[in-house]
Amino acid sequence: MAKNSHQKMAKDNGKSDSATKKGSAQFVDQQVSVGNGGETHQQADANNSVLTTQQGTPVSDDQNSLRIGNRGPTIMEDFHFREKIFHFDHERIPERVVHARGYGAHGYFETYKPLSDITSADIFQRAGEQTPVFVRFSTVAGNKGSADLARDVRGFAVKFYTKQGNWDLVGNNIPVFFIQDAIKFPDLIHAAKPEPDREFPQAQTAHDNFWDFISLMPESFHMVMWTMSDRAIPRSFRFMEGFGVHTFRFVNASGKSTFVKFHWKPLLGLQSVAWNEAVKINGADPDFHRRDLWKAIESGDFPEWELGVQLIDEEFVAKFAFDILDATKLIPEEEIPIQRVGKLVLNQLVDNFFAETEQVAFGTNNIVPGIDFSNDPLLQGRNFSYLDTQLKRLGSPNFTHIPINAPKCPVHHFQQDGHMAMMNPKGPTNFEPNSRGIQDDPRESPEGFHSYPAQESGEKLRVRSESFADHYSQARQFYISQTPTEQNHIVSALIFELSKVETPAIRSRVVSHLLNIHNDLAQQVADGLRLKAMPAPAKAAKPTRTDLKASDALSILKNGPKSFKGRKLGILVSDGIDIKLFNALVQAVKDEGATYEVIAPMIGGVKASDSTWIDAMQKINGGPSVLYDAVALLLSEDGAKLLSQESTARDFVADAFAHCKFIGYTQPAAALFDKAGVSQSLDDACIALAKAADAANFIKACRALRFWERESKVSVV
Ligand code: HDE
Repeated sequence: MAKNSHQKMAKDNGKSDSATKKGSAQFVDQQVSVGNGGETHQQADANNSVLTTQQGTPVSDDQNSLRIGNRGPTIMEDFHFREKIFHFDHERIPERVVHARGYGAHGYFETYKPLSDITSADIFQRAGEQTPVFVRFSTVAGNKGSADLARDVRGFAVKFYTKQGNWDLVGNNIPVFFIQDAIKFPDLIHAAKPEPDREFPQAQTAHDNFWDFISLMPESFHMVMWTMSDRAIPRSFRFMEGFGVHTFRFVNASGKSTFVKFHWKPLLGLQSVAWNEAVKINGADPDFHRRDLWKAIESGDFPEWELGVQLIDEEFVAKFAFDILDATKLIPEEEIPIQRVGKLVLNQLVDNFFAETEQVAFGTNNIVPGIDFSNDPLLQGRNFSYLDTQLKRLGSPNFTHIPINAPKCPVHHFQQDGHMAMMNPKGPTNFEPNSRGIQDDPRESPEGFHSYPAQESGEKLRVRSESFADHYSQARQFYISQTPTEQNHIVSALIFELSKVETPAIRSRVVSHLLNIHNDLAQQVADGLRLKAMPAPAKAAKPTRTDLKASDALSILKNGPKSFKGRKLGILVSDGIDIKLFNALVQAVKDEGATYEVIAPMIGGVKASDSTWIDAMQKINGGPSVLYDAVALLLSEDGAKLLSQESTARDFVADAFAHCKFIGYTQPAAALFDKAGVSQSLDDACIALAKAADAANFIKACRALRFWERESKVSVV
């Protein structure tokens, strides 16, 4: 991205920041003794530009406000002070009402093959063409400063800067939504967000308001199954799928329409963490997901997703058991396979979080010729909301002038003025049609966007279509598509969340819906809550279909990547370890395309048996095992003894074991296993590292990512 001079200056100043701070302390002393001397650290040298006000006036002293005498009052004419504080006071803009916490990056989308037969969208016309994109991932419920590992849906919003305008695919990491009609969105979000009197709980759905609302909205239960699954606690943005959710239209050059659903498939595969782990990650590193994305891109390990489309013809629409306009339903990949039509690569960090990630304004209404809306009532409502919200957040109808929101194709129109207008028309005409024949005046073009001329008729009604009435069949299909491990996680999540609900009637009402989904699920949750009596099943608008086949594509574990690529090994080390083994392990990690962090008793590192220094990246209490996908305990006898006295080291091992991680270890680590209470339970995923050659085998084993077979022994989810 081109940097403007303002950004450049901010960066340069950042570089000299620490030097400036040191200087300030000296300056105070000098002030006392000499009464002057600001120049000592403030003067610009050849490497710094001169500090100025916003108006460009050079500043001579940025340490002291203007006052009368040494100890007198500050005076109003201090324009520099007033401008600085004025700007600071107005630094914040309203955070997003939902999806406030997010993280973004730039990249490109590469088209695999022309799709001209189904869409005239310019972005899909030429194989190999790259289109710039900006992507923002987010959680939904938490405030801007909330922790990354909340149990929540993740936003997956992509802005494609196409040659025919910006196309925003504002999706989630879950393919269905809680509600069917946009008019219920404020209620859903109010129920999920903190209670209005106390402003808690923050960034979680484990509370009465959320479950009260949900238990009164049967249509939400399909999505609830997803949010109670491990999909809602992804290992990182890099390991999650994305979905456009709604059915859209592709329209080709002859005006033929094909319904389409969009999917993003991560090339590193899907991965989630365990709930107990998520809770601990939030304490250990609340920025876990944003740090992960930043580090991956910074190190050149660019995350990639393929764009998949499900093309839906009229014949399918007629025979499908559900309505394709109902956003609480998905189309199983087994019924309409996904065609992969391009690749998204995130390869560039932002220069400035606020300018790009915070100010980016997505909208489902940002659409381009060749793509169109369906009548999904949720999508129709969104088309109003996203434009509307930008005025509140960015404060001006000119938010498209901000570089992150500006199209990268030519823009010509007669819209003008307003706050902060940056692109103002030249010349005397600002209307259309006009006959003055001024050359640059824009005109309509037959190539422009045409809405698909769908036939619409009917009475004006406030209704919900009968074809939206089946609320449980796909919830059941999702549940039966999971492996037993994943089903257990759903059961545990429901028990956890409902155990935080203080009103017994709400707990019971939720179980009454679960009975319509799956008996075993309902029974296990009821047992886990210790319900005194099983409620009657909730009254269902339509009976649950039991003939829908399991869809393997809905499971994370059935689609495992079987690779440790992009994952991170935590290597706990002590003095006196075998350097050859350490080096072999590091090499094996690199060969796999993974990363590692060395964790040591002290940040200065450790001395290997041959006196080589191994630098640490984390002190033991700052690098708990929840931050890693697998761990290796490279310990000497003395080191293991020392560490077994440390509670953080014991937790390191106990948690890695409880979270079903692969653990490589040198023999002396037995002392730590003992203290962690797991020495009697070591299993096939605890792998001895006796010699350098064992390192590669250990990393190979880590490709399974987790040893879920252990879970029945540790029972922590
Ligand atoms: Fe959003 N949603 N949403 N949403 N949504 C917003 O727009 C809204 C829905 C999604 O990274 C807001 O700029 C309504 C579904 C993402 O900046 C707001 C309805 C899906 C993001 C809004 C929905 C989403 C938002 C808040 C019900 C998945 C973050 C700030 C009809 C397909 C985009 C903003 C970013 C953000 C409204 C439902 C995804 C208020 C009314 C379904 C990823 O306009």
